[in-house]
Amino acid sequence: MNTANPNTVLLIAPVVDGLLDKLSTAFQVYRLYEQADPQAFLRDVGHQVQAVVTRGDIGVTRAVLEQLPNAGLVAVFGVGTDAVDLDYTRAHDIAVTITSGVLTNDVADLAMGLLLAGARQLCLGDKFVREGKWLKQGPGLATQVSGKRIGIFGMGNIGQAIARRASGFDMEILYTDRKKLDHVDYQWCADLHTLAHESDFLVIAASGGAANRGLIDASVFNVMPKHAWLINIARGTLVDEKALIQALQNGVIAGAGLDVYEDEPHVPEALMAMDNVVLLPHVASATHETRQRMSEVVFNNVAAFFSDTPLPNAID
Ligand code: 8YV
Repeated sequence: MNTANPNTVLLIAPVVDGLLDKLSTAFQVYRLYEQADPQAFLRDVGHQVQAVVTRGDIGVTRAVLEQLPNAGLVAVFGVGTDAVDLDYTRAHDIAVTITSGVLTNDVADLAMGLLLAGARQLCLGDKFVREGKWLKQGPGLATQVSGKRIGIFGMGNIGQAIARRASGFDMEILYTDRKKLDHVDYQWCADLHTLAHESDFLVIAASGGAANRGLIDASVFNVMPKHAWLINIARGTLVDEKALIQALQNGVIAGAGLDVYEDEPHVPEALMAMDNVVLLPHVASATHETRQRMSEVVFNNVAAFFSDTPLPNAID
């Protein structure tokens, strides 16, 4: 901890070591996650904190922000702000920055990875070889990906990057967003249910947050084709997980590829028990290269805040 430097940062959750080292060298860094009694700790030092650093999946609660009367920045290591109380930050003039741009490609890569892993049974095939089953029998058949219809829910930067990759697989690309986008040529569906009905693979790439909570529910699964797969690289809270489990158990949809869950890191046993589900531990942006770039973006925004220069990645 740099006690000589009065610029004070509160770190809500662990981040990659490189970022922690850089922040600690430049500023005084308090690690909330290491405190035995976080409440008492915030009562003692909360008034010193000027900047908060947190992860996209963790965010920062209103209860914590309320104990930081001098905070002017929340720098998110990620692009999701669904776990940051933006009503509070706006009302209290606290700027919020995200790691925009740098993780788009990794997340889109992983969406395609999950889609292929599910449809082409990559994990099952791997298990089949390792368990020696191939010595006794031939493998089963999987589902074709090339030429199929992919429905992308949320056509922001990540959705568009997924679409570009899907076009390399000769897929027919459909999407739903708040409105039709002028600059993309893909087929727009006016609502989520139409998109779900028309897609062989429904890929969730929309923002999380209260407004989108549980949007992918039983009514959506019920209109999906029986052979369709759900892929989620966005936020687990967008999906009604109980309804998803029922849809999978009852054969309403064919399978799911998931990187995110309603209550991370808790993954329902029912999902783990199913062979037609691919489960990843929220790793869409977790490559050395991208985490390094995310660290640089977070550090640059914190440094800009303390030097009173414009924040490179502030959100509105
Ligand atoms: C990260 C994320 O996994 O961008 C986001 O919002 O959820 C992810 O990129 C996370 O922020 C790091 O823990």
